[in-house]
Amino acid sequence: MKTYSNRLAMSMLSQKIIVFFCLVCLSGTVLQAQEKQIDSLGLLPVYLDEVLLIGHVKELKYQTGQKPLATLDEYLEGAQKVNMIKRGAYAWEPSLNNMTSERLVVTIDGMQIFGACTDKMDPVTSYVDVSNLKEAQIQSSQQGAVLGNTIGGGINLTLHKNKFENNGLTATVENAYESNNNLRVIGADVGFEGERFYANGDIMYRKADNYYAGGGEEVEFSQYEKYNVSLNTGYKVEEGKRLLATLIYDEAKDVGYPALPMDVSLARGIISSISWEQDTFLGVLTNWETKGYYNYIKHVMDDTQRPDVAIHMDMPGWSETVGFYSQANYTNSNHFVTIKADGYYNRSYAEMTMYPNNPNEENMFMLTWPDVRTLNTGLYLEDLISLNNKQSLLLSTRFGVHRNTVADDFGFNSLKIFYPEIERTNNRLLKSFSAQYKKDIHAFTVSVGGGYGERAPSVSEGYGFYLFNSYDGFDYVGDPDLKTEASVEANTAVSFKKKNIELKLEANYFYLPNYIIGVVDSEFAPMTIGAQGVKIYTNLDHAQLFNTSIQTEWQPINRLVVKATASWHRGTDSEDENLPLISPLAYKTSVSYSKSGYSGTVLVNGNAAQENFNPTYGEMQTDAYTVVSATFGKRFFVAGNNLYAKAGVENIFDVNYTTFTDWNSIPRMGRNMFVTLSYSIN
Ligand SMILES: [Cu+2]
Repeated sequence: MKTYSNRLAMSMLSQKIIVFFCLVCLSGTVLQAQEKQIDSLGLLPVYLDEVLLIGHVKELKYQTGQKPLATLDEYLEGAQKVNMIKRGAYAWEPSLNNMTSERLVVTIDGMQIFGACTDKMDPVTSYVDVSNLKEAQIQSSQQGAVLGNTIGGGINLTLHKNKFENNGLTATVENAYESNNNLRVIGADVGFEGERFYANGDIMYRKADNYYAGGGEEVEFSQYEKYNVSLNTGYKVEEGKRLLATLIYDEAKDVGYPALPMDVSLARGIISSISWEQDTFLGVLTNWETKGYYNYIKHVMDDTQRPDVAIHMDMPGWSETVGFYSQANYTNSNHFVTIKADGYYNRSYAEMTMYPNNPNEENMFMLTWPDVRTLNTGLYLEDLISLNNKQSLLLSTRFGVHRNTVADDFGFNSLKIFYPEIERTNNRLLKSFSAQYKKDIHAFTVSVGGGYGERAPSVSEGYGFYLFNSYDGFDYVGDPDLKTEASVEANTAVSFKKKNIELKLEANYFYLPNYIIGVVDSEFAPMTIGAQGVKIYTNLDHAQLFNTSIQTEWQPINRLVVKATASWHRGTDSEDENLPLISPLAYKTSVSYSKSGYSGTVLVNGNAAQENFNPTYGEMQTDAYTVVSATFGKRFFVAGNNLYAKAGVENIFDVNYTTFTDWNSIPRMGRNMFVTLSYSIN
């Protein structure tokens, strides 16, 4: 009761502050720094790639609509082709071209890394923080094959590293507060740059309480706490030769997942790498980079905070990956060739122990991931051919060998119940090809392309053992003999650019033979109490996906930028039934203005009602919604250093809404005010 009245008082106060904000925003005296950046249109990518700038670009962060100390998830959500699937306030799962984890390749600075949760509570993106990162490179469909085998595309999170510039010591302190969930963020980084040596270290800490949906309803079990520490060093051995090393330690504790029946008591990631870079190699190659890496993930689920647990369970999981890649470029008059060899070895192990309430009953133990070892090696080749100064062709191919082995005897024997003929080891050859043609015709640029790609089933799809999915209420069992899923894809884009206006139309279509999804098998009974049955991962004959979007940028007057995007998507299986988690019509617009150190942005985004959903996969229809947010930033000079301040209000009208990406339709955050301060010493 007390909390509720506090909330009420808070919300009245917040309304006053919001009115103030709106007045400031509307008064027109507001907004934006660094006119240079925002003035130059041309942010829309040439090929189908998109680059999101994330950390360490303070000017940019404080002059766009971005919340500077937003989580990586919030940054990614701002990308044109990316949606984030939410099971709570933490560790959202990226979806690219309406495809998620197993159909994407997500790497950190080119390193393969895999979550340790059988229930997708820890996407790869949850083991870094914005303080570690420079940018997110988003590569649609087979353009992502440079990172690994993929269907939907790739996301590479590049790490922020210092340079060999004689800048000496630098330091930044940043902090932020958000009103809705009492989020506190503290971050600091210290760097040293010399001619031969650099080092930088950073730390970031976040702690949030439960959040409140629009209208003031508390979303229980949505709290989290996370800290992240990283260290980067570089040593210039001689001109054109460098040795670099990276270490990241990331730990989240007490993470609530309101959409799931369990929370997480610990999610720990250790990410390390050493790389060697050479400007030239063997006389003809350039930009030679070789990296060796190792990462370790531990994930522990926890049901002890939940009321009414039918049967207490312990569910820890581990994922360990060691890998390498080596790549270089070859250039002649009109070819720019990239050659890359890569490989990784992953170990995925997860277990479940059930403790019956009756002490006379024995505990039940299962291996939900039976110590699956994955060895993947690949060779990637890309040639960017400049046909003339108006036309270019991009060709690429990847060949990979993928081997899965079940190392644990107990787990192997459990799977034998389902598959008496199962073999320990399964080999696959994975192929990818793509071609992309682009031509400039006056103010227009036209591109057309196509590709073919293949992927192996994920550990869960191949070997998962009674993985409960709270979305559709089924226990899932993998199938080691699944066929390799494939993708045939075609895409086209037309963009138009004139002095102060830019427009881009895009579409892509995927035909996915042997599409893998869970299908009910009534022969088997579920293990989880309350589960509706068992689904076995199965190859459908095919599925189809279609995505289309329009993006515009317009600068009606100096320093004022208007952006608008809209997209439409459709996904069906071989019986013409809807695929789950496909976006309805979505739109986003923003207006930004900047002048003499001030900046301001008003953002409006929303979805139409979800017409094409599928209850078989646990989906409920989501309604249309519109959400309005505003941010306001200012750069100050204090003692000769930069102080950036930024504040804003998200979901200004406190709309209560849920979207197609919200697991089990948990409502999104209501009105939220944030303030961020960043002080840099150079
Ligand atoms: Cu989990």
